[in-house]
Amino acid sequence: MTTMKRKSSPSSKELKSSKIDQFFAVKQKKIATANTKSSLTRKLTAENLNCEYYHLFNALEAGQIFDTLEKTVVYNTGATAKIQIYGKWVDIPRKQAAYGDPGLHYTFSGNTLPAKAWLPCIADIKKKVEAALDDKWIFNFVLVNRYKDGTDYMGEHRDDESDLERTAPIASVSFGQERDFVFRHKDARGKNKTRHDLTVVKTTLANGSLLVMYPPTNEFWYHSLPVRKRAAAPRINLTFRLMVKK
Ligand SMILES: O=C(O)CCC(=O)C(=O)O
Repeated sequence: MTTMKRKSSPSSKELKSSKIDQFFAVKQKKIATANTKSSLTRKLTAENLNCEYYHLFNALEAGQIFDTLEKTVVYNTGATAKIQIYGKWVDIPRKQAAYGDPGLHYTFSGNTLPAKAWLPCIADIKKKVEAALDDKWIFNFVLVNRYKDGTDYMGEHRDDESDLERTAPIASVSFGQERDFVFRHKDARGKNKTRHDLTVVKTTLANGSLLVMYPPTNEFWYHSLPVRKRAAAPRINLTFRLMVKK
């Protein structure tokens, strides 16, 4: 019978392999933590403003989705890439595309966008969003906005068009560059404001986040994604909506 002699101290090879094991254990723990965080939510409230914020996708998932969106989304060009402001047609300061159920289209700022057929990647994001909201809402349309950097923006507006189901929330999912997002009450804007007590509500929309704007938010509050010159990287935002079928 042969007996194995027990080594008193680990070899340098064993030490190296145990360090590698430790490295992956820490990495695994970090990923697990990121997954736990994905279910945490925060509420954003003010008078007639009712929003929820979720960490929906972890950084790894969000990065993969961003890359797929970059490869597959086909953005509008020509007349469908313009909007009307005070009667003048101008290029939108970002890129835009619309996807959704057959026959749907969305009219805003003087333009009508027909929905292209759902992309598999966007259909998967939609399912994840709907599941986060306990499948209470099944969205039939999404507007995709791509901001090449912080010079691209979206001006103050309300999503209050008659094409939208008034009782449904709008679910906004963001990938890529974190950007500021600002709400301003309709009576607290401009020279003729009547409400001085309502201050702006600001938040940041992180990579992989979901912001849900519940009614009556869009009836009372404008929202915008302001220019942020220091934001260097691209960002893609998807707003899932429920359109009224006419
Ligand atoms: O990119 C964003 O977060 C803003 C999107 C938005 O306001 C909209 O689609 O109505």
